[in-house]
Amino acid sequence: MNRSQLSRQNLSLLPASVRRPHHDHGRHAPGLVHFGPGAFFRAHQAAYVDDLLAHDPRWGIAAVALRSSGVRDALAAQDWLYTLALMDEQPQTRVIGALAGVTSARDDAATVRALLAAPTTHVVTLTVTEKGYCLAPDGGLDTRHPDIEHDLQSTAEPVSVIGWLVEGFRLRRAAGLPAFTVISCDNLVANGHKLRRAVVELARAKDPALADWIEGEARFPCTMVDSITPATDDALRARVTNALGLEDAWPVQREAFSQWVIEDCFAGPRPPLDQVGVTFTADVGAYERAKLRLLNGPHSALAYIGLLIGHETVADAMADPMVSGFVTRLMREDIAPTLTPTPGLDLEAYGEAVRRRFRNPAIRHMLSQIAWDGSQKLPYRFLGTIQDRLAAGTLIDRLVLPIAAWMHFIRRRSRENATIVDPLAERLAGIGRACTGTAREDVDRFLALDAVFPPGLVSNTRFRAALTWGYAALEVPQAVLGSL
Ligand code: CS2
Repeated sequence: MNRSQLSRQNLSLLPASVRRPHHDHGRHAPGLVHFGPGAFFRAHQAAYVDDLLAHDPRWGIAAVALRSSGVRDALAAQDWLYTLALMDEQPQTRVIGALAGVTSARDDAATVRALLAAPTTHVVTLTVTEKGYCLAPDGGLDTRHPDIEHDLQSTAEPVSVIGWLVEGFRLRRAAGLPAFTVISCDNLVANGHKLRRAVVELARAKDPALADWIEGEARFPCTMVDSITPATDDALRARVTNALGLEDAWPVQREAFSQWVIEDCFAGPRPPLDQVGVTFTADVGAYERAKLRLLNGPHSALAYIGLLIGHETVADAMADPMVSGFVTRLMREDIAPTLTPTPGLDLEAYGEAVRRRFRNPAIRHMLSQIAWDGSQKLPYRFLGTIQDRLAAGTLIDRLVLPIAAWMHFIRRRSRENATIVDPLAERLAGIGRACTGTAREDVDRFLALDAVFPPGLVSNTRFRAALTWGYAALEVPQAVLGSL
């Protein structure tokens, strides 16, 4: 049977078990512009906004895809509606109507400029992943990044999100409009501060007066975003078609748990997201650190160690007592002590809850998905923790293991000529191919990556020795996991 497609007109055909938008979506000029309409954004922030629109219709989202036009092409024919499956003991299905449209910046720069310069746009949100920020190892803008080199020359048609934000501010200042608030929703330490610095640095290189204006007028709150979002797979597509009785060209899925904490500092109107479960707070730092170190860190540890042993998903790796025992000790004994106790944040309970989420049998979260972009993720997820433990004079044998496992992962992928998904893929493949299995030499090859390892760590003899030991020990992963 040829089923019809999800669309505004077909919403009335949905069975009662499928929740649909409680608002007349697309009716108002969007108050939010979002860069990076990938699965995480569509499953997380857009779901909050979908709830918000029932109370306050000013906050529809105009999404902008920087590179690919895939999401636009998939959702245009269904009036920008799509399905979100909440995967837990009791799965739920809902249709999200928060998007007012998706524009591909490559095809239609004029629309992106118009959106950023619209008086109705008050907030710009981003999910562009770690690599989208184009940062140098010192945390400032990487002016040798090809996208930034391009955006330093071209103003009207930038390619990086940093270039687009600068262009948006330029247009607003020229039109006498107030600056907007920019909310980074990526897993970076102090994401708002990093973003602000990168935007101001690019603006200063182009027009110092504009940079001063951005510094004075714009706001870049820090955030913590959290919800486990496995990539869309065939099982999800089949489940959604079945639940809807309609086709959806690109549904998304996530666990039921979701958290969004935003620093309460806005340049203009603040969307009342607190009415729909978002926390506004004066200081996001404690939440952000706990999440990056106690969730994302162990996630990457499971990915690289689990893949080395032959596991496929997070739940599979957690079902292996050797792996879950190791990860539990890593969280309790090595990571948690680097976090400052904060009222309202019980670190032991937080860690327990994270491990429960990792065990969720209702989702198949591929370890290979988490293993992407290791060069970008590991510095935020582990290197800060390692530096703190070195400063405290404690052992780091467990903490270096995920890094050593990443090195093995790269070595193995290169040997097999398999794709490495990482902005440094070419360099990593070269290093992987040069590895011979002699721990000291292989580790040195990786430590030469100055975009990943800061000089203070590279020159630390305890770090180097522990990592070399861990790399050699991982030749027999089960033995080393059990011993630590
Ligand atoms: C994961 C994250 O893919 C990854 O690297 O660690 O996407 C993780 O699932 C989210 O941050 C959870 O909020």
